[in-house]
Amino acid sequence: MKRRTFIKLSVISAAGMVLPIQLEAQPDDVPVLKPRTLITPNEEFYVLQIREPAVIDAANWRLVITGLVKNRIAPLQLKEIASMESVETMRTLKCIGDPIGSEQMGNAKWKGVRLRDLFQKTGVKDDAKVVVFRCADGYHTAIPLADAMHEDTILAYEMNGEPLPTDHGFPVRLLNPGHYGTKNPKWIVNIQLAEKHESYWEKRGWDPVANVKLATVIGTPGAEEEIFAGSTFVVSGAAFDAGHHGGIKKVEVSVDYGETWEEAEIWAKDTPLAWVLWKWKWQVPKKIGPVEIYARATTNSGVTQDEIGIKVKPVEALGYHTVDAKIVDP
Ligand SMILES: Nc1nc2c(c(=O)[nH]1)N[C@H]1C(S)=C(S)[C@@H](COP(=O)(O)O)O[C@H]1N2
Ligand SMILES: [Mo]
Repeated sequence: MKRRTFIKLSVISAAGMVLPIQLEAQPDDVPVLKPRTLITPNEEFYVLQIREPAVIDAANWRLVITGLVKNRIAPLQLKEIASMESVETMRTLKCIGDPIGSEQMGNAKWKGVRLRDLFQKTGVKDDAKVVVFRCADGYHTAIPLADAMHEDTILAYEMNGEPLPTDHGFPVRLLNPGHYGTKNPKWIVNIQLAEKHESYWEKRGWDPVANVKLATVIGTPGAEEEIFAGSTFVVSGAAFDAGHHGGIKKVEVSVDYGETWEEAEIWAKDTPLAWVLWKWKWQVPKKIGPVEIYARATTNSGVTQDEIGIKVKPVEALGYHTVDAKIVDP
């Protein structure tokens, strides 16, 4: 595959006619990166749920807080939540079903309120241990009370400067730092304080804790991609520790089955709650044949991914992501 793309543009001439023009948008030395932007546009953000998205009319929606609360409060309207003190934060979401891949991972800027500010209104009884979220599509999931009270746990109503799109949970969804998508419920209608709860995916055998594991994803090249012998090729991808290991310190790439490692450039990052994007310029050998590309991350706490995946408390790291590609004659 030749890494050169042409974009067809239309321009309106002075006479008002639409004239097609063809521009060479990306010469060979401009790499195609994947992911290509730190912030994933809303239209490109992965969408995942148990059934069709719930379509909610904000005027009729109310958020009810029930269970082991000290004071009952009236159901909350969206405008009341939006008038509370807000926070803006960048967060990467990743699906538990796609731990190494990047297809079900995206990063956005979100706006919302701290969940704990809602509990300030209701108070919490001593026997409450978990917070259960019930959603308009029938999904339900619980998180430990301590996580719910964390200052980074947000009830979000905006995504990249727009009201939360329907696909991503309008009017409100949870952003639960350090946890896979399963613990970031969308279309929330009820928040219940309880002693315990068995969530939708736990009933089906998935990890009830769902801490994100340290992972490095190779976006380019793709599987079985053909790379020209003797060319320069930019290997690129993302790495994410969800804050469990202090953030990503460096990413390295190997094209010799892990014998030697070359440090990649981290070209975009934010806090450890967002992915880092990396790239590495590879002087492709002249010799044609199959090639395996490995990528691994080292965290600020000193953990380096290995072939099998390291057991690190309280969460594990995943092993290297590897991609099989082919070096071919240009
Ligand atoms: N209400 C509801 N929330 C949900 C789900 C769901 O099925 N229903 N799926 C979860 C899963 S498994 C993931 S990975 C994320 C995906 O969020 P996104 O669609 O905004 O990317 O939503 C989570 N929240
Ligand atoms: Mo998921």
